[in-house]
Amino acid sequence: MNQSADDGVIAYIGLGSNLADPSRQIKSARIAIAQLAGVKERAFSSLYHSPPMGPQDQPDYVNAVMCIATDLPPIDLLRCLQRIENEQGRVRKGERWGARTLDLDILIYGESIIELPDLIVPHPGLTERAFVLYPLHEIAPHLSVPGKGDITDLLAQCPMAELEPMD
Ligand code: ROI
Repeated sequence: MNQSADDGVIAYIGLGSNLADPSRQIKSARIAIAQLAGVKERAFSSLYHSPPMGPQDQPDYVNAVMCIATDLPPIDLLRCLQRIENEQGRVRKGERWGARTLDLDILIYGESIIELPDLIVPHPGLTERAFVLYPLHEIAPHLSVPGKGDITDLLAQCPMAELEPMD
């Protein structure tokens, strides 16, 4: 069974941007996600400034994590998030791990382990990415990540490095 709340399943979404005023992109995306039918915002982390993981010839990122309660099935939630990415001007170029105006990832969806061609949950990069783990821990310090373990143990294995909370 998924971890349930009155309003559905508790899910965590990772937000990232490094183009076109990244803080504004993240704040707009937060509003757009909270306004989706079948979604309620439960928590939102601080914004974090982080150097790019992957190719270094791109601007630094702003990252955050949002907790929602949702009755959308995971694939429907994914399609809604992709629509918001597109509405905020995301252009998918060929380059893997290139700069982006907005990236929205389903990190966790209740207790589900999902392995579909378009959607792997928990997000496979979650355990290595300080810019995901630290904001996630900020809003869910007692979380157990399905199939991966307690957030505090994952955090202990992942240096904060140059990740910085923004005011
Ligand atoms: N690096 C950082 N710091 N933050 C991101 O959100 C991010 N997203 C990505 C890649 C290109 C892997 N690097 C990132 O998709």
